[in-house]
Amino acid sequence: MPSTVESVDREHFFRLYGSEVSYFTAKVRPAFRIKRVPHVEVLATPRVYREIIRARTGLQFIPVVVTPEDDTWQDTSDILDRLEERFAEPALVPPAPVQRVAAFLWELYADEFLILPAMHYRWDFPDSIAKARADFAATNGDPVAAGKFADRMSGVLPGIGVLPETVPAIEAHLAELLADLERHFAVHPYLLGGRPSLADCALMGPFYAHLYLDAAPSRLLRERAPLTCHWIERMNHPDPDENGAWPDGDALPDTMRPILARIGADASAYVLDTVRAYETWADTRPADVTEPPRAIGFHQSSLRGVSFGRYTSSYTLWMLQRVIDPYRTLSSADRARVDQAFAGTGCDAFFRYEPRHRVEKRGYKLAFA
Ligand SMILES: N[C@@H](CCC(=O)N[C@@H](CS)C(=O)NCC(=O)O)C(=O)O
Repeated sequence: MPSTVESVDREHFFRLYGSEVSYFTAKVRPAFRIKRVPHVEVLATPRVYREIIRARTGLQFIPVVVTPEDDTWQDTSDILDRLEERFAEPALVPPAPVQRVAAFLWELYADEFLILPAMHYRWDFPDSIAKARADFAATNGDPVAAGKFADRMSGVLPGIGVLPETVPAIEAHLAELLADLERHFAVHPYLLGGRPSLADCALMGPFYAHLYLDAAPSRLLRERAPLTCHWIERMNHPDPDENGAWPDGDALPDTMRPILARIGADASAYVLDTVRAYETWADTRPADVTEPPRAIGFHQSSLRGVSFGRYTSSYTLWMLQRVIDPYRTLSSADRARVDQAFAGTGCDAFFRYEPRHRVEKRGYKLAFA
């Protein structure tokens, strides 16, 4: 007899294969709900990995979406773009230039930088480790496979720069972010004001799947950031009758400014150092290499004056392109407005960066453009 999930009408329902404790599943889940996309969320069990995820994408990543037409979408940024095309209302990407660039900047920050506190608070605290391992086993259904996956995930900490010497800066960054978010959510229900956007979806990755659900940071959030907890709940349970607006005149909320300044101060070096290292490698890459590997050796970066080594990611350039492409294609008048809105935050480092190389997606893989 087919399971309930298998028997859900395939002609009309999207399938979102993922997991509750998965960073990137948490990023797209609210978009499905806010846009009222007919869908079922299906747990990524070993069978699903074998028969759907690896079979369709050749990769091991969640989430994966299968559309009613049987197309397969992988990568949360692509999934959100496609949902936006197909379910235009309510829009998650603001139409006005400053807010639009801000939304993509938040996505870059949440995907690429907030992985540091998310991974630290999951894998550096005994009670978080125990809970995460139990959550993995419970959701995966195969304790041995879940244990191996947990070993692999906890093993990436030094590679991304979660090291004894960087932990104080990572913890301070999160503590300051929580304080600023509390001030922000006291005035605005969402990051960009009165309605949710891509920025909120992206922040849900680290904030819901890791910091809200994992043992040690869940206490931190509930003690220090109750309004941020309410925002998490709002994002996961959107009110269909809500009809707020993004701020008039393409403004950014004032309460976002200190957060942007921290993104400029801490995250820009982390992101741009890896892109620079990737480009240095790409300048002289072997002629027979047609696709960049996901990880290309190590490079030095720094966070709040602490120097550390981390692996060089090719994917970060693709994420950076998502910020600088919309910026570069603006009219000069609109670009001047964006420059003015971000002046003094340090985020202009992202806009000013001029990549010598470009990456694109071929199938589900990155390729040299
Ligand atoms: N850039 C991808 C990242 C997806 C991703 O890293 N997913 C995690 C779970 S949250 C995963 O499947 N990791 C498996 C691995 O790294 O081997 C996206 O946005 O979809």
